[in-house]
Amino acid sequence: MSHLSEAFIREIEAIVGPAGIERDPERMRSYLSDWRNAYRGLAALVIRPATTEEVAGVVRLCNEQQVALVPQGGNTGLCGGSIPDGSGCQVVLSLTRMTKFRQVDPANETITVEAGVILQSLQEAAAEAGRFFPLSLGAEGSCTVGGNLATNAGGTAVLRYGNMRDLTLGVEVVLPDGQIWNGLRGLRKDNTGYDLKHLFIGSEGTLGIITAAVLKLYPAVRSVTTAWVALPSASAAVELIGSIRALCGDRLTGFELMSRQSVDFVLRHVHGCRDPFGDAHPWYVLIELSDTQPEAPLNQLLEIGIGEALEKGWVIDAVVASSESQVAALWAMREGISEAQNHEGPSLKHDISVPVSCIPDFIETTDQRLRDRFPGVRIVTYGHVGDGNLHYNISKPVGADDARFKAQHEAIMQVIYDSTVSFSGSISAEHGIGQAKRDAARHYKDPLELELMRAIKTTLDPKGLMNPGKVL
Ligand code: FAD
Ligand code: 2HG
Ligand code: ZN
Repeated sequence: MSHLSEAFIREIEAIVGPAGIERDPERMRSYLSDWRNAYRGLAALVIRPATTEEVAGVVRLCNEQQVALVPQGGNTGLCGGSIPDGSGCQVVLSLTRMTKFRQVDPANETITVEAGVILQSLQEAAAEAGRFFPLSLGAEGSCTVGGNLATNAGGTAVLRYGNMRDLTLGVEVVLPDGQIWNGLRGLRKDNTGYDLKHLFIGSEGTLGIITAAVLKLYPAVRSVTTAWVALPSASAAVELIGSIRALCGDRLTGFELMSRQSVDFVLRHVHGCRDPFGDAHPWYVLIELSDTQPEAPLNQLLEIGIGEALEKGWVIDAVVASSESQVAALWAMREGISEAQNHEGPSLKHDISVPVSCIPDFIETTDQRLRDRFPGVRIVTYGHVGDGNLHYNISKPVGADDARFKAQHEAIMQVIYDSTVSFSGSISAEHGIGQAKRDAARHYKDPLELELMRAIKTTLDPKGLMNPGKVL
């Protein structure tokens, strides 16, 4: 239902044209809920500008008329950040028509792209230029650069290349009053005061609309080796990553941990996935080594590393992929966990980080506390060991009532977050706060940090029109 005047809608249409506006309830539907259907909202309008100037025009008008905006990219976020509230008064601002590649500068090793570019298209464009863009995550076929920036996305290559913040040199932002800040500088050194781009990276659409970015490119990867390894414990995984890193240095580009429960879900629900081993094992890791040399001795290195780990008892069994299709099959097992868990009914996602050294104790302590208080819950633990980032997700006990499980959410979350904080961890390692963790952030984050964040929000967005109700 629209609460906006026809005059306002006509003015918006004059800025973005008929192709840039969506009012039909059926066509608006996909913008109003996330892929898991965990968050649902209403909107007065979906606006799809095609240029930075159009974004600025829309934001200026919304600012004048006090209309709240919810920025949206690929809508793959896992915290409800891109979904409007239930009032029907907010407007969704979709950046998906802003898909231009503005510049590739091979000598500067940079690419300048607009916010609506799909991550996979960016990776492909980098490859066409003989370069590599390293951000990699399961949703890369749908998520956008703007969303990656706004959530400071992580993924599976952070241990080598860093997260989106580390991959960004400059941004262009439409501020809440409609001014355009052109911060598209492709500089690796610029100490002229506060580094403002970092305010917008990870701000989840609460401080302004990111419309373009200058991103770093890396040398093309020319050889890759991937292994699937079975382990007796999570502590073996921490030992193993240390020894593989010592052996291979920066050639270690992926180290993904998965519990047996995670793998069981994938084997049950993801078509075509097969267990590479005959027996079940408690834990698995997917290891990826890569190099810019076509003939790098990666297999030999990995065999040495795994051989040493077998002797020390850190590894039970291992397979090294011998073809591209085997590499893809191993990654499909890892990337399939989110989807597989969806098939097991409602799940509670906790995207936490602790110091890498604390991972084993965190898992043991938290598993024990949960099993004592919530018998039968299925703990689906997996994630990016090199970053100390675990997806510590919970599925309901087999046969349990959905509503009863949902009613336990707050208590389960409290056990997990209390435990995280007791290990000096973070309650949101990579997915952000959105609406899902807003109250938890209020509870667990340092009050002074929250006060500083509120001061920044009020300065940039005094009317509170940028994604209200998210993060703060
Ligand atoms: P959206 O979901 O549309 O928006 C996310 C947030 O950013 C919202 O708050 C929105 O308001 C804001 N926003 C979007 N565009 C803009 C813009 N241009 N300007 C200002 N604000 C904006 N995330 C990881 O970090 N690592 C992973 O490994 C990972 N794996 C995933 C796997 C699957 C299967 C799925 C479904 C999601 C995964 N995600 C992961 C989460 C998600 O893909 C990322 O958060 C991604 O960066 C979101 O991009 P998006 O374009 O879909 O953003
Ligand atoms: C991943 O690492 C993503 O696969 C998604 O961050 C995690 O769905 C999840 O909980
Ligand atoms: Zn992740």
